[in-house]
Amino acid sequence: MTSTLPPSATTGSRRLLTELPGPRSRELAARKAAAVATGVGTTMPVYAVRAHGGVVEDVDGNVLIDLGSGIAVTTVGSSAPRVVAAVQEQVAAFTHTCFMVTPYEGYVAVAERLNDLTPGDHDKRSVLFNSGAEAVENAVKIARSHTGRQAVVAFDHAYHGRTNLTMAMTAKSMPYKSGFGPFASEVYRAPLSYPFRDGDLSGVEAAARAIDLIDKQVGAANLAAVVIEPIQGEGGFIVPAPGFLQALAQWCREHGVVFVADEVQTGFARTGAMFACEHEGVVPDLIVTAKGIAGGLPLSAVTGRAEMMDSVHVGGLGGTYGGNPLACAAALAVMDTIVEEGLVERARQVERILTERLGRIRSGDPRVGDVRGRGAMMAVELVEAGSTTPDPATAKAVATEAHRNGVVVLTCGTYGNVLRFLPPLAISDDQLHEAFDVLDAAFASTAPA
Ligand code: PLZ
Repeated sequence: MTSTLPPSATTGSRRLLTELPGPRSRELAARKAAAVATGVGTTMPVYAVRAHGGVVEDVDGNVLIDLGSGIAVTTVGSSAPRVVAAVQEQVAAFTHTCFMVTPYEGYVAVAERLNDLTPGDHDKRSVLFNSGAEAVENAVKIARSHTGRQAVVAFDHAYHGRTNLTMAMTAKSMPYKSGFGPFASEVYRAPLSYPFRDGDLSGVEAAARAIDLIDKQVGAANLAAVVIEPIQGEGGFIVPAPGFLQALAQWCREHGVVFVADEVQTGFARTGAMFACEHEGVVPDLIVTAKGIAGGLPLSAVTGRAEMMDSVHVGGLGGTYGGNPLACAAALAVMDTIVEEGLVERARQVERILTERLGRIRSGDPRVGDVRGRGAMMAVELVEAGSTTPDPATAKAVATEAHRNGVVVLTCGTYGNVLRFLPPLAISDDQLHEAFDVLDAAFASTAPA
């Protein structure tokens, strides 16, 4: 296939040579339908051949502006130069020995960097896995081992993965859970702080509401862990009201419950801080990371208090591929890139541009009920004008229009009515503005007459 690649784009902006999807993408979509299980969905059936900076190039020679980062993964950019160099060097040296058989420095170095970069200056340990879901599962294993308790609390609208335990922790039935039960036991759900839908409830009041339910329906004495996304991802980019996370973490501390931050989507500069917990001054006991950690190579981690992490017996944590050397080389290059290129600050600049552009859309369009998020993790929640009734049809229509015009955007939310924006931090201001010009037009063309 490499011999028939279209020429690489020379400029950074969109280039539409065919309709989207183009003829070669349509051919591949037909092959996918015949070869790939139907259960794997596709947001935008445009087949990629290259991605770099803020763009994705397709098999038909089209260049799309990327506001998705492969679901918040390529935060440093796809094929970021340091990552490419580090992985090339590692792949030629060795691809795998298994850290549990003959270990290697890359894994240890990633653990050291994670212990250093994550919130809190207490003594920490880390353990590496492959996917976000796998790391969440292991955080629960560690919390159970440390506390000798079984129950786990997750929240309304939560997303933690597709494995059996993480399906139980994930809130939304369709498409993640429907038909796949029975689910893991001892998982309980508490109400979140959702400012757009909570009326005047403050963060502290929302925490009291959640704690009351946890206390009465689970009981602290049975509770191993509270697991929460500091800003919810798939559930709708919900930023809890100030004080909510603090109050929950405080209650956990008082009752010996392990407070676990799932920063799979929010971690590594995405929200304008290295980790989203920092915005609220919260120090989690365990922090789960993945996605942005390794620029697209599969890697995830649990990092946390040494006494909790080390409560597990030798051999109790692991996996054949966890902390694969290529992924570790990539992760070290990602962390260098974030620091050396000032990407935390870049995420804040992206937030300013997105806030301004989304604010403009909101002021002219009553379907935009809420603009929210932090850094390069922003969203709009679409509603029926003048209400809070979810409007998934508009989210879908705007996304489809953007896709047709060469901008990769994703939807999310329990009600499917949230358009989310997750550009790689390697995107240029011009590319962002061009993408939002397309979105302006998409909102205008889908507005009711
Ligand atoms: N925790 C907070 O966002 C993954 C899922 C896409 P994995 N989110 C994207 C899909 O439809 O499968 C995610 C997340 C949070 C955990 C996960 C799970 O991470 O690497 O997909 O297992």
